[in-house]
Amino acid sequence: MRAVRGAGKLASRTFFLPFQASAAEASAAKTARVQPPLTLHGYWRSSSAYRVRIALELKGVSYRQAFVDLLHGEHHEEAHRARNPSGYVPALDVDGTLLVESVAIIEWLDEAFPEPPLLPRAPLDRAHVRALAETINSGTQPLQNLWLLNHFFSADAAAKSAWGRMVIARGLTTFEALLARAASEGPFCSGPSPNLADVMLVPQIYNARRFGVDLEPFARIRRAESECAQHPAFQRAHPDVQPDAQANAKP
Ligand SMILES: N[C@@H](CCC(=O)N[C@@H](CS)C(=O)NCC(=O)O)C(=O)O
Repeated sequence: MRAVRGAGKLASRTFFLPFQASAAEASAAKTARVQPPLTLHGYWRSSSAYRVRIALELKGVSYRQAFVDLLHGEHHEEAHRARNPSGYVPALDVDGTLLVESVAIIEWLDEAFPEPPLLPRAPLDRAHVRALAETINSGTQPLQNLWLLNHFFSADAAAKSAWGRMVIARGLTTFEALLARAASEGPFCSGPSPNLADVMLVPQIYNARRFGVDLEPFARIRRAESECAQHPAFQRAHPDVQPDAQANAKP
C-alpha cells in the first residue's frame, strides 16, 4: 500500500481569519483549524471511495490518501481487514478512529463539517435525497461490485458485462423516475447545488460507462452529471486524476 500526503490537493491550504471576518467566516476558519487528521483508504476506481472523495472535496477539508490496490487483492490482506472487516474500500481514518461504509462516512462528514450541507433541511426533501442515495447504495452498486462479479461470473467476461449493464440500467431507471417525481428545477439532482444524491450518482455513472450502459434514456441524470462535471470538487475527486490511477488498467 502506498501513501501520498496531500493528495486531496487541499492538504496544504492555510486558513487565515480575514481582517473583518463575518461570523460565518470566523466559524469556518475555526472549524478548519481544529479539523482532525483524515486519511482515506481507497482505490482510484472504487465508486464508493470516489463518493467519499467528492464529499471531502465539497466540504473543502484536507485529507491524505492511502491506497489499497483492489486489482492486486490488497483488500483481502489482514492489514486492510483490520481497517474494514468487510474487506471493502473505503475506510476513513479520523485521527485513529476508523469509519467504514461510504454513506455513513459521508453523513459523518456532513455532521462534522456542516457547510455546505449535503442534505436538504426539510424532512420530506431529506427523505427524497436519501431514497436517491439508497437507490445507488443498496439497490445498484452491491449488485455489480467486484466480489459479486468474480464470485458468479469469473470465467465468463461477456456474462459479467451483460449482468453489470442490466443491474446498472435498472438502478438508473429508478433514479431517473425518482428525479422526475420530485420535479426539481435542478440543475443538480435536487436543486441549485450538489448534495448527497449527486455524490452518489456521479460514481455510479462512471461505472455505467465502464460497463457500456446506454445513458441516452436518462435525460435528468445526464443533466445533473454534466453540471457536476464542471464543478471543481467533482473534478478533483475524479478517478483519472488520483495518484494511484493506472494507465491501461483492466476493469
Ligand atoms: N457499501 C459499501 C460498499 C463498498 C464496496 O463495495 N467497495 C468496493 C469498491 S467500490 C470494494 O472494495 N470491492 C472489493 C470487492 O468487491 O472485492 C460502501 O459504501 O462503502
